[in-house]
Amino acid sequence: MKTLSLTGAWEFRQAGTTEWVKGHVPGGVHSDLLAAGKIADPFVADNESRVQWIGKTDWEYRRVFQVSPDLMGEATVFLNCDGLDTIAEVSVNGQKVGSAQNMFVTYRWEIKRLLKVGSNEISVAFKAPVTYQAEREASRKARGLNPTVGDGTNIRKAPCHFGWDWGPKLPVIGIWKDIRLEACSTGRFSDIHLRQAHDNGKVNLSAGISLEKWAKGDLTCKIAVTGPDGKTLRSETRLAGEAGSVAVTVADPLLWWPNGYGKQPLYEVAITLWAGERVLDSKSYKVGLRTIELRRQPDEWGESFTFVVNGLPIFAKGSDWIPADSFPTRITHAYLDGLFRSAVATHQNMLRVWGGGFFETEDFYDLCDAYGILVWQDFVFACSVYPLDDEDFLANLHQEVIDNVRRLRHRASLALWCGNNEMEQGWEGWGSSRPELAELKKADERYFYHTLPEWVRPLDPDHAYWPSSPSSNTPFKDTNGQSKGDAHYWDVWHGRKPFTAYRAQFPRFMSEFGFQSLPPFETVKTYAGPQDWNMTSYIMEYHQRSGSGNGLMIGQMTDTFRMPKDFESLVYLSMMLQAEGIRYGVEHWRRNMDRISGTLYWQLNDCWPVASWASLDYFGRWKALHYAAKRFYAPVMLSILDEGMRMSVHVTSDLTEDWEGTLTWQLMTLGGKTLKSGEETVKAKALANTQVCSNDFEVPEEQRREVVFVAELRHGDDTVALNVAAFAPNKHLTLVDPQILVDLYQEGNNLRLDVSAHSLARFVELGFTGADVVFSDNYFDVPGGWTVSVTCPLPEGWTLERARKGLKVKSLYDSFYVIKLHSA
Ligand code: BMA
Repeated sequence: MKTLSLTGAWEFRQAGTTEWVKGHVPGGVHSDLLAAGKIADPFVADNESRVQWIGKTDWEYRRVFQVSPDLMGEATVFLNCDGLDTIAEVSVNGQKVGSAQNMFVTYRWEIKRLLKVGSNEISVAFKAPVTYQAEREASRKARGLNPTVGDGTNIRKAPCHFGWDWGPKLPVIGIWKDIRLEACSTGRFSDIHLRQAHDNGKVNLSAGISLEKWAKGDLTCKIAVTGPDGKTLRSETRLAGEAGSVAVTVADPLLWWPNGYGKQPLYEVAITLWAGERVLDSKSYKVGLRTIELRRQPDEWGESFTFVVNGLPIFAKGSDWIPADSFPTRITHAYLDGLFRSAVATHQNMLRVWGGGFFETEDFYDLCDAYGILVWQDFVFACSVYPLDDEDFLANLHQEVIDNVRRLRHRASLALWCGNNEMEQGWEGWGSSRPELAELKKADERYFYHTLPEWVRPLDPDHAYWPSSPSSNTPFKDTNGQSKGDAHYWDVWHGRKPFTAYRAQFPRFMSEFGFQSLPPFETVKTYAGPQDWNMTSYIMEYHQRSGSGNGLMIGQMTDTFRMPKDFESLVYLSMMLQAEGIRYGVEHWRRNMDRISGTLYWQLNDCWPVASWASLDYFGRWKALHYAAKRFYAPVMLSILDEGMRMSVHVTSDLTEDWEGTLTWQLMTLGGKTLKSGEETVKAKALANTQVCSNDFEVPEEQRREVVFVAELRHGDDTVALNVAAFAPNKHLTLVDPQILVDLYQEGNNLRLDVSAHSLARFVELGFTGADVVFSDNYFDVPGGWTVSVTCPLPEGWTLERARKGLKVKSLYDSFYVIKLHSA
C-alpha cells in the first residue's frame, strides 16, 4: 500500500467570501483564526461570547497536492478521513466525493477516477454546526431535557462543544484527525480483531482477519509477537478468501496489571499481509495480556459491581475524564502525558471517558495501556434525549459503533462499554412526566438495552456492557440505587448538603461525585484581571458555568472556614474546601471497600481555565484536591473516622499482601502539648480495611476548639501518613500564627523543604513565585512543634538561593483577618 499524507498546511475561508486564510490540518476554524490573529483568545475574559458567530457560519478548507505516477499506478486510490468535524462535503478537483455527518466515523472513498498525475485540489465544505443542530432540533417533537448543558443532540459531534456546566460553547469545525490517500492494488486489511484467550497460564493471541481484495489469488497473513523480553513468536496462514485468522500461543505470558497492582508489560504485535514476496498491508499494536471482567454477583447488599483483573478484584480509584482542550487538535502528546503522570502519581487506576466528550485519540489509549489506567468508556450521549426513534440517526450511530468498537477493543486498558451518561437517570428524575416524550422513552430503552448491546457483543464479546451511568440495569428504575450498579451522588454540590452526607451513601460503585473550586490563582490571572478579582464579578461568574456555582462554594465555605480576608485567600479556601469534601467521601467509601468497589471523582481535568470540579486545572496545575488524592488513593490509606468525640483510626490497604506498621496517636493542643497518646501495631490485611483503634475522648466543651487528634502511620522510620482531625469546625479552631519556618536544602536536582510550626499550621500551601512545581505533598498539616519534610524538583535553571527567595508559604491562619489589639 502506498500512502500520501494530506495533513499540514491548508487554507480556509468563510463560505461565500473570497479571502483565503492560512490554516492547519488537523485543526479547526477557531484555532486557525486565533493563529491568524483574527480573533482574540476565547479563553480570556469573555472573549468566547464574541466568537459565537463562528459556529453559525459555513466554512471551506482546501489544499493542493501532487500525485505521482507511482501512486496512480495502483488499481485503487482511497481518500481516508479519520475525522471530519462534522457536517461536511468533500470534493476533489471540483467533483463531489462524499459527505460526512459524524465526527466519530472514519470516512473512506475510492477516488482514483477524479485524480490526475501532478497537481490536484481537495476541498472540504463544512456546514455551520449550530445552524444544523437548530434546524434538526426544530423539526423534533420533543426537545432536550437539561437546559443547563449544551444542546447538540441532533448532530453526532462532542456534546460539550455546545457548552457544558464546566465548558465554553466553542463548536469546533474542521478536519480533526489524519487525512491521507491510500493506494493499493491487490488487497488490504479491512478489519483485524485481536483477542486473547487465557488458559492454564498460557495465552492464545489470535487475530481475526477481514480483507478487501481487488485481485484473485491466495494471500498470506503473518503475525509476529515480540514480548518485553525481546523474543518473537511467529505464525502465518494462507487466505484464499476474504477472511481468516492467525494466532500464536504465549507460553509464559507476563501479565498486564492496572496501576498499583503490578507492571504493564506490552507485547508488540505486527500483522502483515503478503502477496508472494510483496507486503501489501501492515498493522501494529501494543497488547497487554490480562483477563478482565465486571463481576456482578448477588451478595448481602444486592449485587456486586467489581472489576476483576487476572482474577483479582480491583478497587477502582480514579476520576472522570473530559476532553483535555476545547480545541482537541491542540492537545499535544506532552500535555496528555503530563495529565497521565499526574493521575498515576495519585495512584489512580481508572478513568471514565465521559459520554459528553468524544471517543479519545489513539495517543490517549496508548497512555492508558502504558500506565495501567483502566478505561470505563461511555458511548457519546450525555444528559439529554436523543432522536433514537429516527432511522437515519440510528444508521449513522451504527457506523460510529462499528468504527470505534473495532478501534478500541484490543486495548488492555479497556474495562467497560457504557451506553451513556445520565440519560436513564434523566428519564427517571426529570423527564418522565412529559407525555410527548413517551415514544422517545421507549426508543431510548430499545437502544440502550437492546440495539446497542446487540451491536457491541459480536464486535467485542470480551468486554462487559453497561446500559447507562448511573444505572441498576433495570430500565429507568432505581438508577442511582445502592444495591446494584453504579451511582452518581450530587446532593453535596447541587443539593447543598454537608460533606457528612457522603457517609450515608453506600453505592456498589461511585462513578461520579464532585465539588468545585476555583483554579489556582496563577490560572485565574490568565482570564481575569485585578479589577475582576471578586467572586461575584462579571468575569469570575463568566468563568463559572454551573448556575450559581460561585454561591454554592461560598455557602459551603462559610460552613467550614472563616470569611476569607481577600480574593487570593478565597481562591485558596475554595481549593481546600474541595479537597476536604472529596477526601471525606473517598475515605468513607474505601473504608467500606467490601461493599463499594470503586470511586471515580468528578472530574480529573479541565478543557479551559474555569471554576470547576477538576483536580487538575487547564494548565495541568495541581489543585489542593489533587494532592489530597495522592493521600486518599494511597495503596495504604490512613483515615480518621471522626464521630463526635469518638476518633477511630482505620488503615485501608489495596496491597495484595498483609502489611505491618505502627500507629502513634495523640490528643494535643494546637500549641503542641500532648494531652493523651498511644501507640498501636498495625496489621493491615491485604485488600481490606482494618480498624486500628477507636477512642471516645470526651473533650470538654470549652476545650474543643483548641485540641486536635493527630494520627501518624509509620513503616520503620518512614512516615507513611499524618492525619489531623478536629473536634470543632475549622472556622472555630482558635488558631494562632503558627510561625511557619521552612528550611530548604538541595539534594541533587531536588529540594527538600523541612516545614516546622510553633502551633498547628493547618493546610500549609507551598509555592514559588515564578515557577510551577509539583511537591511531594502540599496543603498538609503541621502539628504544633512538629517538622514535616517534603521534596520538589529544583526549578529549571534555579539555584538554592533563588528558591529560598522565591518560596511562598501560607496556612489556614493566613486566610482570615485577625484584629490585633495593641495594649497601650
Ligand atoms: C454530571 C456529569 C456532567 C456534569 C457534572 C457536573 O452529571 O455527568 O454532565 O458536568 O455532573 O454537574
